Amino acid sequence: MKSVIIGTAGHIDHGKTALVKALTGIDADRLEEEKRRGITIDIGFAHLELPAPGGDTLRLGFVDVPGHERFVRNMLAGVGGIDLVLLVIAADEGIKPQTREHFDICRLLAVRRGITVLTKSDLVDGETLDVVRLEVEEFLRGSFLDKPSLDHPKSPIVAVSALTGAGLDELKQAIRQAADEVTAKDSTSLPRLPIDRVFTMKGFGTVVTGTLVSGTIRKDQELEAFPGGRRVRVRGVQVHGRTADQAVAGERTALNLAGVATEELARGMMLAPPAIFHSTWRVDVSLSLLPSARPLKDRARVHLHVYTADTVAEIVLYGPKQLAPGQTAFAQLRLTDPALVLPGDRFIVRQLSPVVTIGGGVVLDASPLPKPSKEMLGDFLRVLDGGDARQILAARVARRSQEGLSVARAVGETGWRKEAVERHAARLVQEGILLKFGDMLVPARAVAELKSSLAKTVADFQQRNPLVSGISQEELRERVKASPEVFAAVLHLLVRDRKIEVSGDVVRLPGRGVVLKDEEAESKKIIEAAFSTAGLKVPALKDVLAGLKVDKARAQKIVTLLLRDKVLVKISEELVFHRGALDDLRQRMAARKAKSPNIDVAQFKDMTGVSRKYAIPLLEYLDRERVTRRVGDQRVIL
Ligand SMILES: Nc1nc2c(ncn2[C@@H]2O[C@H](COP(=O)(O)OP(=O)(O)OP(=O)(O)O)[C@@H](O)[C@H]2O)c(=O)[nH]1
Ligand SMILES: [Mg+2]
Repeated sequence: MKSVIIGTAGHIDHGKTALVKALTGIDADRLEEEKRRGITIDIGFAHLELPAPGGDTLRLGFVDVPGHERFVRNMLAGVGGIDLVLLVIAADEGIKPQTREHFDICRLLAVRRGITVLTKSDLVDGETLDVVRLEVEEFLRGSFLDKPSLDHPKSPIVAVSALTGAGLDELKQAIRQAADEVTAKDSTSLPRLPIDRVFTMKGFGTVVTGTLVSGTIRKDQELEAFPGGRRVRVRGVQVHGRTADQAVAGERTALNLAGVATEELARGMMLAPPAIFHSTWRVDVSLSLLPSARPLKDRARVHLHVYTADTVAEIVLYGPKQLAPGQTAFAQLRLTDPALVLPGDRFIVRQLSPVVTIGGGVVLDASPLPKPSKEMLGDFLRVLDGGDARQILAARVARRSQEGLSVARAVGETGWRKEAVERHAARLVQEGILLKFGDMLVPARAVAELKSSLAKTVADFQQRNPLVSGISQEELRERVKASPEVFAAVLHLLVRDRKIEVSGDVVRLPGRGVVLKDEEAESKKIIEAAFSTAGLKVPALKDVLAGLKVDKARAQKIVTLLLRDKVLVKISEELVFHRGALDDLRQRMAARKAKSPNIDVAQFKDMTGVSRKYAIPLLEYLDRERVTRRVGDQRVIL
């Protein structure tokens, strides 16, 4: 069974509701006020099953829209999910303003198929009908209602009378044909239900309705309501008024929801699977201005309509600062209220005052980067606009560069199923365009750049800090600006290729743990021996260094190494001791404590045999080390 949504369109009073009733037996005008005034105010619904030409069943859902110019806003809430339009033109009136506006809207929304219906044929004679037909043919020329595609026969124009029933069979025939030919909405993709009605049903609680524009929704499924992120559970599903286990894309759907009050939901919100998508305030689009519109200035504010949602948006033009009538350009829409939109969604923009439709287009990116460079953005949007899925995924990963794009995020950005993302990713990996580390997709070029910048950063660091064993992982990651996942993966690749070594937290070039040359090794021994044999009566460091074969810088490096390894200990700016001598001193202090708990400077000098110049810094060192504590002129040995 194929499900197709058919929308009406056309000027007020041209017979849309009467036509839907003549076809389905259902009066789509459900409001008391509509019945009283004899006009449609809000969208209404009806359904019909017809046998498809091939014998299958076509399940047709009708969305009947109001023609009144004041209710175009409601019309827009209904037209978003339609597959097929019935453009209704009364034979006794011909083309009127909302005939044009609704037709413009259908074109901007890229409705691909439709049938033009000349209603009220009983009110005109044959000649008048022929004249109207000619006028209408002229009006439709070159549009999807003339010929949907080059290799397709002309779309029909059918004259009917809802009053006498004339032409209805011919129209049903045309509907069967067209509905059979339209591409069915994808019921395997992620479900999205733009809400068009919310109400309470006695004994059920909250019920929402909408045209399921993609995917399948099952009983007991959990969904998220956007914007706001409210989680709800589907307690029951109805399709075309009948209880069902599931609703599939292309069906008029009613859901009984648990976990949410009626007041928390409204027309314009969207139901989708939980924890995948985000509402957005900024959307990059391809925007077309109608030939009948006035030129559009950069930063113009407009009414924006996407599916059932509407809000005010500011248009930031990416190209020239003004868009001419009939032109198409890339732009960013900055929404007043957030909404869940996805690439491929169609939208309509209307002027703030007077409120008329001026243009529309298609969403390219609902997760724009904060400050992309102009050239990069242009290239990116061109790929999104014209590229195939594989190219689009490659571009989305490429713009994230070393940050990478996780499969989960790619799903949220594109609205594609995880399997689809993974399938395209696998091909791109095979082609060497992307690399995949766990769930993370990274452009191969960015990985190559990251590899070399990482190795170079480590090398630079080691050159500048020869005596430090390497750079810490966190510091390195901050310097190369990669996401933790990508950084870890690339680090791993470099280790595998023996381009770097990792020990604990430290990253270094291989074999560059600090290695000393022979002369340096010899000098190191000399220094160590000089201090070791001196005990506490240490020589001045500069005198020791002066006696070495190596130059000053290298000598300094050796000292730094000895200090780092705690062979030598610096206790003041001038004084350096061998660690053995200091350990020995501690022991002697401990031994003295057994005899007397106190010691003064003179006694210390006697005990150690050092001059005052050494005694004071040594005692201060012992204080710091908590071997002694100064009390007046004395030290208490701890
Ligand atoms: N004689 C005749 N009258 C018709 C026909 N179709 C509709 N009407 C009448 O035209 C009037 C308007 O019809 P509707 O079906 O309400 O028109 P509509 O296009 O739905 O109007 P809106 O929803 O307000 O835009 C009603 O009084 C209908 O009875 C027809 O085929 N023949
Ligand atoms: Mg009506």
